[in-house]
Amino acid sequence: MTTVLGAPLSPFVRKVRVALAEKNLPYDLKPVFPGSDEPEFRALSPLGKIPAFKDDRVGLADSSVICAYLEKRYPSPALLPADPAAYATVLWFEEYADSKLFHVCTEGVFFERIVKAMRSAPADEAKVAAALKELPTVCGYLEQQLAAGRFGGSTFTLADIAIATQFVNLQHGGEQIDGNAFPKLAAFVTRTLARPSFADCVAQERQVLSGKH
Ligand SMILES: N[C@@H](CCC(=O)N[C@@H](CS)C(=O)NCC(=O)O)C(=O)O
Repeated sequence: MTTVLGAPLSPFVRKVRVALAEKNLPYDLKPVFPGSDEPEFRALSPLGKIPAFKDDRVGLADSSVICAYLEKRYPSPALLPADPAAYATVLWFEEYADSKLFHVCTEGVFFERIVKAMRSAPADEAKVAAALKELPTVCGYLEQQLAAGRFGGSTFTLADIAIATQFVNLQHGGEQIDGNAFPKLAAFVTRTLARPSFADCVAQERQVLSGKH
């Protein structure tokens, strides 16, 4: 059985779960928190980061590595284009999302307000404010790239998944994209999160956040 090891609120775990759902692949989610010493998890993820992954052929860590593997093993529907330039463009937006967007949306807002609350620690609102100060620059860049057709087109890709997943964490942290300033980006996030692959994950996460699961 294909298994994803991780916590559902992680943007990187969600990225892998959405890719699996888009490819119609069943899997189990084994709950594991970042830094866990659980032996199977540590063997799969020597850095102690989530997600980890295993199936009948391989054990892996890192959402980008896992998604690259899924793409090779299950090429249809494709989440990465065949054309070299389009392929590299998707990888660039995946990298931008995993680094810069993660820093602003997830580390800066979600971690401070949600993860710390789960640990009964107070949010550092100065850190949240610093992250939110960066948000317009990030959204401005994405708005412009979206208008140029560099992601968010008619063919759904890993770039779309990687970008949208970080904005879920921004929303969990109580913040939104300014739809007046960045209408294309706000619409992109709304329509991407309406896909069943995202909507199913986010519905489960809201249960976790409300303490019902
Ligand atoms: N590049 C990794 C990043 C994964 C990552 O940073 N996961 C976080 C949770 S959202 C984590 O496990 N952090 C624990 C740590 O950094 O020790 C990926 O794409 O999977």
